[in-house]
Amino acid sequence: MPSIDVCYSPELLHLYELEGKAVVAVDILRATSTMVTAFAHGATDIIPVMQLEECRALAEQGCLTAAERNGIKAEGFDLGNSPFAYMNGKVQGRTVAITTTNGTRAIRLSEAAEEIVVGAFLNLEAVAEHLRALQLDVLVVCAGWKGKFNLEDTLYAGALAERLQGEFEFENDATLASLYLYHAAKDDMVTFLRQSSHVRRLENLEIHKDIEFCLQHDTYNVLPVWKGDRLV
Ligand code: 3SL
Repeated sequence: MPSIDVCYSPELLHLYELEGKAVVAVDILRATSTMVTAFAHGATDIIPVMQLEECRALAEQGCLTAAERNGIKAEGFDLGNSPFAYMNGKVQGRTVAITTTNGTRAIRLSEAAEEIVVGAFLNLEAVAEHLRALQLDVLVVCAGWKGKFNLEDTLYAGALAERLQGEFEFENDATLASLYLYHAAKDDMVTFLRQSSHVRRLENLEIHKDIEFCLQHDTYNVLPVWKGDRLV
């Protein structure tokens, strides 16, 4: 039976073997939720990069550019990191180059894996189905916040563990802890997360509707997968 494990921060990736594994990169608030939304609204591919300058330069290759730092849209880019900005037809048929504080970093630091898929509550079952078919050991890589643990990515890891329970071995206590937290939270995740650091950060920026949207389960049947230098 394949296994599922959880890495709570990209800073802890040195403790894990990525080779031969499927990584599920997750940044619920909001990078991976936004990427899933972008694909659901017609983006052809997404190039996640770590630096603002790298992202800006990709405009010359015809990409739409998206950038967020500390929850705010970076100046001079086409888009920020709100999923709602990707629903108005703007990304239809386009390549999006994106850089965010933590989410794009989690993806790029997972490149040694056999496969990287982008996970969000929005495409939870699409990811679970893919992993069941793939039969590789799975590592959920939580983006966290600037190297530190966060609650929302951990809840996602628990939700995925719940979907895969009985079919995947739980590698260690990180998976169990995520599952227990998800069980405690799942009936009302908005309330459960109210005191969490990033929800407070986003609420200070008056970004309420993004939080509720990103916590919805199985809204989209899309599966962003890493191929070469981008998600397709
Ligand atoms: O850290 C990230 O990658 C972002 O998703 C953070 S924010 O939700 O846009 O503030």
